Amino acid sequence: MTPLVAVVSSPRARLFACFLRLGAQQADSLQLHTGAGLAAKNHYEVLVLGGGSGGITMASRMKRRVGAENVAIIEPSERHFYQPIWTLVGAGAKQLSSSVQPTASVIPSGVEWIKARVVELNPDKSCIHTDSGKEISYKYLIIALGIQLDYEKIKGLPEGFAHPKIGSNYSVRTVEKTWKALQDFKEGNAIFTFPNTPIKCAGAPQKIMYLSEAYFRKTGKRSKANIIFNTSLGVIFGVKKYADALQKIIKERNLTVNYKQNLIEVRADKQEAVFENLDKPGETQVVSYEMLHVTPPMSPPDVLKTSPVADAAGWVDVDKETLQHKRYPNVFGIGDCTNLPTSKTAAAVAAQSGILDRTISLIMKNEKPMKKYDGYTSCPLVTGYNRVILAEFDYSSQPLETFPFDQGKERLSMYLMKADLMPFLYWNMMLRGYWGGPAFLRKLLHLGMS
Ligand code: FAD
Ligand code: UQ1
Repeated sequence: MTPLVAVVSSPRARLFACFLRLGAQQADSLQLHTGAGLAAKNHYEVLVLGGGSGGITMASRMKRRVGAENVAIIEPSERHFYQPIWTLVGAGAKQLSSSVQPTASVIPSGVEWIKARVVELNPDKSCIHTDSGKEISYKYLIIALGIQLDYEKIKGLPEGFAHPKIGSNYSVRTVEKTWKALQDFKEGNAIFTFPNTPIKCAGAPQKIMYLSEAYFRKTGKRSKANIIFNTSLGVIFGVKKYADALQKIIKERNLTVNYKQNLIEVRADKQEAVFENLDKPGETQVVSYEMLHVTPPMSPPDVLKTSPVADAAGWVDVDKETLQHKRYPNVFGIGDCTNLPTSKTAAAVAAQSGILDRTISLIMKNEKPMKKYDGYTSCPLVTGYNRVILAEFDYSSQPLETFPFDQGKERLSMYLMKADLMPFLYWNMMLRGYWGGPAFLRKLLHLGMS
């Protein structure tokens, strides 16, 4: 894997990004990370669990609040991924390398990186345990452990990925297999699945379907492809405005959508997928495929499922407005691992980071948290190689759009934002704690009307 790569594709933006990253890397080379955590302290004012989107973003913000030497991040992975671009990697529109940076380069300088896995949380004693046998205590804890991919809950996976014609944009290991399956497609069923669990970026399972359809059209294979979206859900999308727009596209492009169909088995050697009908228990259907895109079942990380910080379903149990834990006032949660009742996206993490920053700063001063998260989340619904419907909505599943035009329409401008602007914003602003979502832009563009 090539670690250092351009993260944006327009030449001017690339130059600018290069310039900024060079600065960051020089700063990094001066910084001492502890690697396996050998020299690490055993107490921090702010301890962050997970060095993904939420963890790095919050560590940057906490560094500004309490100083770098008082913040640590526990993260086992050497590589940090910008996952939203995997939709385009699976469709051959971006390189996988553009989604990766070394973890060392995104840890804010001076913040301790404890390269380990959290194996136990003990919030009653304000400490955690790592797989390297360390106990680390904290004054404030931020949990940002993401969501777990459970491919093994589908019979025949993950080993089925060793066969051709099957891929999954949800994992760094399998996303390039989607592109290979697309290119190898000859004739038959192209099947796209949506599991029977909460997932991150709930639009991604169908984005790759629209991109595949466009690819088949571009390469003269469209008439040979029967394109099927088998979803466990009963609707195409949870927000009516965007669901209506997607239904129109589905009809125009002759795509088949089957509801309440849950993938339970893949017989990759025979190119067969088995679905259960969620409305008729016990009824299954075997469908042969020429290409299969799997969105795996997902669940809270195992370490949380049995932890006192979890709700009954295993998610970090936080107040939906302040992101403070409901029972442990010095514990906070952000992102996919929480029970915030909104769609799990990096855009939501950005908005949550601004709120959580304010919540913690007030708690640190023994004041009451005031700023309230409205559930803002966003899903750029990629509907082709140069088209995006930019869905943005809140806790009430009502559109909360940034731009003063109808975002329910497919637009080139929104595609360029998704493909080029967002990665730049993510690496250079969000992870450095300078992007709290587009609320200010929305207010500006709507002249204070919303
Ligand atoms: P993550 O970024 O996943 O980070 C979790 C971190 O916790 C990881 O680094 C992991 O290694 C670490 N970890 C896990 N267990 C442990 C442990 N026991 N100890 C220590 N560390 C641990 N979002 C959008 O906004 N727009 C999009 O268009 C979009 N498209 C997407 C498309 C795809 C295919 C995928 C996969 C995701 C997409 N997302 C999108 C979702 C977005 O990537 C996530 O919602 C976001 O990364 C969540 O951030 P997080 O910090 O909660 O979790
Ligand atoms: C966003 O803030 C964000 O976080 C960085 C994303 O994650 C990749 C997004 O996809 C989107 C759409 C937003 C929202 C930003 C704007 C400017 C509408």
